[in-house]
Amino acid sequence: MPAPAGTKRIKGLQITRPFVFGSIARPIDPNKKPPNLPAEHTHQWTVFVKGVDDVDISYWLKKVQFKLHETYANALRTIDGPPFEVTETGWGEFEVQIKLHIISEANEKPAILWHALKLHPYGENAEQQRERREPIISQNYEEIMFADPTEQFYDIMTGGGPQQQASKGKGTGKGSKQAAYARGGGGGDGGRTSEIPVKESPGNPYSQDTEAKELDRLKEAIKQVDQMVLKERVTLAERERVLEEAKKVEGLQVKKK
Ligand code: SLL
Repeated sequence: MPAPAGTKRIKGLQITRPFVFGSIARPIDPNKKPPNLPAEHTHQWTVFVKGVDDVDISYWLKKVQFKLHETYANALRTIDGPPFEVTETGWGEFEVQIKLHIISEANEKPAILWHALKLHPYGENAEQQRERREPIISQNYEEIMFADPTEQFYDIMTGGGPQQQASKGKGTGKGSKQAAYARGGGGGDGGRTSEIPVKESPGNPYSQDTEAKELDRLKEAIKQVDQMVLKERVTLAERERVLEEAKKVEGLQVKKK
């Protein structure tokens, strides 16, 4: 029996797409607090899901549901299109459940993520951040993976855009799809690529540049550890030598007795 339209899958293929999710919170200046805000609300925050470098991801992400803490009215917030975000004010930190609904062509179940909303500075420069009332950003880079995608979804992911659509028909066979994917299918179509950007930019610390810097840092750290090991070896050899000397002296003394 043939598979129903739109559900035929390309076995063995995996498509991944990067995205970023997290929150940004700002302390509310008590002197500028809007009068309608509840007295106990200390922060304004936004929880979001977006593309790396704000690239559009709505070609695969249809809808996002943010489940807030039960102290919020209508805790389940459904966002039907970009920007996929919820802005609120409040007083406390909590875990936000984030449900990603993929476009129907994918025939996939929603993916669930959790994000710990951060209102208070943390980490190395927490004190400084607090004093300067800087925004508190907590975000994660993530990659979603679609295994055995449906043919329809594959087409959308790898260039269902207007230009590509026009050239379609020339190689819609399974083999050519896999070949296209192996070439990095989907590149050159705005956001339809899984490459991370070359340079970082304000609000997006994830780039090939930061990755290279991190690798440099790791190499430097390995060098330092190697040096420490070497130093320890020299110290150990020196101690062993001293011990041998001491034994010799002791031997002499024993003989003398
Ligand atoms: C805590 N476990 O106690 C957490 C719960 C809930 C935060 C934090 C509600 C705002 C409102 C709000 O800020 N809830 O009144 O609508 O820290």
